[in-house]
Amino acid sequence: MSKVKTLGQFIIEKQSDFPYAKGELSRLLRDIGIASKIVNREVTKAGLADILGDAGEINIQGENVKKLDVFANEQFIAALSVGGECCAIASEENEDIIVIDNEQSKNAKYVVAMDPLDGSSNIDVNVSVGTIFSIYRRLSLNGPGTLEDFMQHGTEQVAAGYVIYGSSCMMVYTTGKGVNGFTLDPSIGEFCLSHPNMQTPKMAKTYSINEGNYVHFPDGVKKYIKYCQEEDDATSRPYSSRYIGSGVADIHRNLITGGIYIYPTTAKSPKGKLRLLYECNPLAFIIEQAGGKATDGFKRIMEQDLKSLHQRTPLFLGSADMVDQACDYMKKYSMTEAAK
Ligand code: AHM
Ligand code: MG
Repeated sequence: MSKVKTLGQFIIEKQSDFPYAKGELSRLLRDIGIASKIVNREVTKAGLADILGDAGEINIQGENVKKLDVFANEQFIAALSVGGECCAIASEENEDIIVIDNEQSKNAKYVVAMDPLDGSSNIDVNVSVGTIFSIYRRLSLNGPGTLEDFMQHGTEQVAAGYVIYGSSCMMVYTTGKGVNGFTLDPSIGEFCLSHPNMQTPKMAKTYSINEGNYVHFPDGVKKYIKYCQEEDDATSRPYSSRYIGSGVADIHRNLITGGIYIYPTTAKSPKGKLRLLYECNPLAFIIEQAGGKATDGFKRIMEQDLKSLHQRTPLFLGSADMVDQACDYMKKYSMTEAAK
């Protein structure tokens, strides 16, 4: 008897954790899984773009070749629109929400926020990219979803996850009862449970930040980086610097081996670069469920007020003790900065 547990089997098994569950969330996760398999198929062919035709051109099958981030966006929207469990989508690719107004979705209870292809500038150089998703229960009572349905704290997320299109394709998600990771077995076309109950180390030796922006960092971040680079046997410093520049890949590595990921404010991005709704909140939910922490340098990410769909925030995310320490530096030096 095979010991392999597929994502579908796992979802059905876990449904009993929620006594009143009717399977809607399970079906929503299944729809996301299907779309991500299609996106994975295209991402693995990305290097063939020159042979098959560039974005905006017609490929050898006579189809229009789309940029992969546009393609990914369309796949997720299509899967969620026909699935019948989602009444509106917020995507990094669309300025406004996408309202789903069809017969099968009229009783849908959920809205989905997503970054369909995070780190998409890395596709051309064959570096891992990812999809991030976040699921909320709608606030409106019925009919198509509304903007207000998304204006919730990250603490209200029902589920969140990411898919990493890397040397293998993995889906990692949480419904608030721990974090589980599934690796796509291409031979059977199924995500199989490979990383049950993921936990991130409390303390580690890796920091991930775009140090090219150093001169524009707040003093607290500058001092923390210097601390990471100092020599000290007792704390195993200096730490290693690891930055892929593809958020899902950096955070996935740090989730498994431990570490801190920081995207602070910079001159170019005075409010930070990453988006609260569909990047920071879902990643924060996952890391907290794995025993880590996520803040904006001062305050917990999931408690921040969301005022607009594409709102940005600084992000300090990863191993709990490392995040605490970086935040201590932020607090200490924000006072001296303010006094300047
Ligand atoms: P994107 O959503 O436009 O792809 O931007 C998000 C990405 C993250 O994946 C990554 O961590 C970060 O931006 C890299 O930014 P930078 O190149 O400024 O270091
Ligand atoms: Mg992004």
